[in-house]
Amino acid sequence: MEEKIITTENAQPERKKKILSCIQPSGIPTLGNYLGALKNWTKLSSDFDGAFAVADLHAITVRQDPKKLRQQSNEVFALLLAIGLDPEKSIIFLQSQVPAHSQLAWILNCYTQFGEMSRMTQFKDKSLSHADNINVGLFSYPVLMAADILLYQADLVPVGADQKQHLEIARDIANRFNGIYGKTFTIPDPYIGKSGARVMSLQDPTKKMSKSDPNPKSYISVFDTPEQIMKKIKSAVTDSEGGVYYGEGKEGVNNLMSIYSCCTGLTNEQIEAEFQGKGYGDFKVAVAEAVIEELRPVREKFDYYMKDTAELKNLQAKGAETANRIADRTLTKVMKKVGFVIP
Ligand code: AQP
Repeated sequence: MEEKIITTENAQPERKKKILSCIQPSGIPTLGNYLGALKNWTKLSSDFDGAFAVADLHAITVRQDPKKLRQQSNEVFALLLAIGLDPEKSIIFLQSQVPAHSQLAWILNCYTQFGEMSRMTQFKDKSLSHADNINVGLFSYPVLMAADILLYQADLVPVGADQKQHLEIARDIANRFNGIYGKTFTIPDPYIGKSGARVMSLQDPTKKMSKSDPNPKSYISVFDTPEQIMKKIKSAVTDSEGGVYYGEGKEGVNNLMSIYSCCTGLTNEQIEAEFQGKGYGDFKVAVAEAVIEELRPVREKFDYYMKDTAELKNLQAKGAETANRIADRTLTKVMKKVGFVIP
């Protein structure tokens, strides 16, 4: 089946499509997660029927401290509320509270070839950075991702460049299953949002900014204080050349310009004009101030949601209940087709 690229322009708002997005609680979300994904989710949730998951099952493909994982899962859930997702309109849930994800992943493992998994570039990258724990979960991570998507019969999945290969595998698995057993799964299309910048590490701008980077100076967490944000941006790697313009070999400056552009809405040309004749010192202060203002309301709402743990639990239970209902419907269909005895 031919893959359609859906953009903000050609998506059809009159027929609400289903969209699914996940974020791992493998650390405190970064400015990269925020500008590249979360910032768009609220808009998506009004244009589409949205399901938004805290992907804690995915997070354990890398060793996690249990106490921290629990804390981060609650924090990321609160963050989804803080960015403006409405639990009355969207399904917001913790992945591990919906057992169908693990169950469908197992079934789909048996319809996925070892060879196709071996080609996944993220597995190759993560095996290098976690050489002491190259576990089978890390290898079959894309199959769990396929299960996440297919359970909700999602029409669309927002993907950055790094997840595109995983979505293709999900489509291949779904097509294969449908080919054997008849139409069971909706074939998901990638959704390319309007902005969705790829934010790079502040210390090595050739690498993407990651929440699990061992060097905290390389990323800005969405909960960093204004002082921490200022300090980290001031120490961001740039170059010795000194001019604020977008260009080859200026990855550090390009990255800061892209961050500044996402926070202020200015184009590269406008940024270049603003900082003509000024040095990196002035530029970095302006970038830091823009980031501080961008994250301030998110931080304030986050603090509000984290204060009421009973309400947080209540919203988690409500999200899980809806997610379980939808996911179980698909799982039962799959179990019947495969030949399992349904109780
Ligand atoms: N640096 C980034 N720039 C833009 N978008 C990014 N995303 C992640 N990093 C950047 C997007 O954020 C969403 C949620 O990501 P995730 O938590 O599910 O997994 P990830 O891509 O592996 O994110 P991290 O921060 O790099 O986590 P770790 O360090 O645990 O692997 C996705 O839409 C992703 O594209």
